[in-house]
Amino acid sequence: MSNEFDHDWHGDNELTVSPLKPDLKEPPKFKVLMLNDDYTPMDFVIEVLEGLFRMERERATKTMMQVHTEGLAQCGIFTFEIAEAKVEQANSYAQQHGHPLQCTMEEE
Ligand code: TYC
Repeated sequence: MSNEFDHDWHGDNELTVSPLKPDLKEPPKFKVLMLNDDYTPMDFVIEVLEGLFRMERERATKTMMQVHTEGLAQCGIFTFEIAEAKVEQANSYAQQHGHPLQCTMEEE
């Protein structure tokens, strides 16, 4: 166990203090995934991908079609807190509009 200052004794009555090691670890990243269902209108899905995930119309349309044909697609990669907020916003926005559209998240 080392404390935050890592004291070094030099044997000359000088107590030196070495600098802290910087924490170089990247924060973990989380994928937000959108899931297919049989009822949410395609236009509504495109609106969510444009409005919440900041996609251009062409990319939003391709992503929606990928969800529709493959069952799911990635909407973006975020820190835990941002991914959690995007999932919550997408799901509650869909629910408010009476659509079963669901997003979920998983660690990269
Ligand atoms: N499958 C839906 C339909 O045919 C469209 C859809 C696409 C729904 C993507 C959800 O995440 C979704 N109306």
